[in-house]
Amino acid sequence: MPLKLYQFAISHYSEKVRWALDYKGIAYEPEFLLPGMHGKTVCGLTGQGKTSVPVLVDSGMAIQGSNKILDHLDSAFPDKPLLPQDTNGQAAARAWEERLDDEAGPAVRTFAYHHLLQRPKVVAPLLTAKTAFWNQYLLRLGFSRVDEAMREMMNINEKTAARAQATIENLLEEINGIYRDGQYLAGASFSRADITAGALFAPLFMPPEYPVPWPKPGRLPPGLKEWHQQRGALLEPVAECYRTHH
Ligand SMILES: N[C@@H](CCC(=O)N[C@@H](CS)C(=O)NCC(=O)O)C(=O)O
Repeated sequence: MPLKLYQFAISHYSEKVRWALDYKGIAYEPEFLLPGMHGKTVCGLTGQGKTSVPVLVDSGMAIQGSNKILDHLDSAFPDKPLLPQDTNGQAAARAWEERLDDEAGPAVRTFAYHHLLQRPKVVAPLLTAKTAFWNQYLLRLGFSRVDEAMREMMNINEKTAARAQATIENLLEEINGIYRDGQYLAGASFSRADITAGALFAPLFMPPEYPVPWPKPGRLPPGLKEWHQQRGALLEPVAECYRTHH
């Protein structure tokens, strides 16, 4: 039975798992869910109350959370391991992954949505990507409710977006120091730490391989456009790692 990955196209934690699966050459069936309408499906798979994606189903077993999914992939498919070989490298990779999952993922989400939600025509195709084409029109019809619900659920506002921006810039400066020395984030080889950084920052550098219709630079909301002009170079080392290893 093929593996099945339940995900949102736009989800950067899902991108982490898509990349790990591709990197290891594991075939799988993608199942794209519509954000907001996904809860029942996800809870039906896991038998629990937590609604987040990604969820991987392997031989009837549902695994929720990118970190646990990567653990499962390495234990079920040992070729092309996602961790460095040495123990210190493994501990460092896990520490980077945990920190990026906890800090970079939410910060990128808060910062990006704060700006993107100001442009319904831009954000609707991103949220509904890979689902029925009419969803983006339905979403735009009820947009003020969606905007309000997303901001409330993820605590997104001017203040939290400014804090998220500072978190993003500090993390990127630290990561860039490591990549500029020609190193990987952890240990001596490419690992899940690099995958986590590349995937979680990807919505900011918008790689063409990511399965959503990114807006053309001219259509970015002003706050994002300005940030790209002033601070976009910070993304280059992480984007380069994504281009090289994706
Ligand atoms: N730590 C989790 C985070 C997953 C997460 O935040 N997923 C978001 C999409 S990027 C989500 O599913 N949000 C909707 C929900 O929680 O119901 C992981 O690594 O998988």
